[in-house]
Amino acid sequence: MARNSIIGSVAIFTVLAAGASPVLARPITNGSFETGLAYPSGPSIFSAGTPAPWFATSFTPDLYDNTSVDGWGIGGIPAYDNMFKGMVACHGHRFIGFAASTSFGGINEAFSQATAPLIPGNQYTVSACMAVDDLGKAIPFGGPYTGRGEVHVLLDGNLIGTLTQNTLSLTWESRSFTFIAPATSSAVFEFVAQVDPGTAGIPTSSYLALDGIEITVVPGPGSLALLSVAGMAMGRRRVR
Ligand SMILES: [Ca+2]
Repeated sequence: MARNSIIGSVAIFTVLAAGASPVLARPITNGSFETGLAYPSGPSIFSAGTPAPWFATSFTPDLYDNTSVDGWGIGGIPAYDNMFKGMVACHGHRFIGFAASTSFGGINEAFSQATAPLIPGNQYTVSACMAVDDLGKAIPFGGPYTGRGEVHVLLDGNLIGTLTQNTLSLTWESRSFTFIAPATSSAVFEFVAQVDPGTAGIPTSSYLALDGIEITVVPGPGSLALLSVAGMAMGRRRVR
């Protein structure tokens, strides 16, 4: 009897350990943009700054490094009109900046990452630090950016949630939402910059920043039940 109970609890803990695989629990890699070469061919406003495994999917998101003296500032690249000047990364020392502009027929810069498949039916939370530079700079580059836009998050091309508008200028604010993973064999997350819808219904160009992007699994009722069964098994074992 006692032996069966111990074997049972070992089996339960094995299941828990398998479910807690770090790849599945936190699918995003390099969510703080701290590692990897940002501009493989040298810094240029015309090439994307997304370090691997991130890749640009629309125009050229920019990587900022606050160990430099000015906005952008990687490898002596001319400052992008001082965008995010003086801004310190939310996590580490690097972050991504990207634009949604009404110029040039409309621009929504975007970047993606392919992750390990999610567990269908599980709840996941997407969270990030988000900031906006709305001081009206970078006129030659789709500006002036005066809006406080938002970020659409897509999974395999489908909108799963929005990182909502900042309430303050040049300030990191936490944004998150939760979604339920669909049954798919792949998982490609895409972050797409959106213009500020505007108070008078006039869309306003926006230049946004993201850092510390995380996707974490939300413990569901199933795993909670498993935990309590495991706890009961442990309690029984201690009594004996
Ligand atoms: Ca960072």
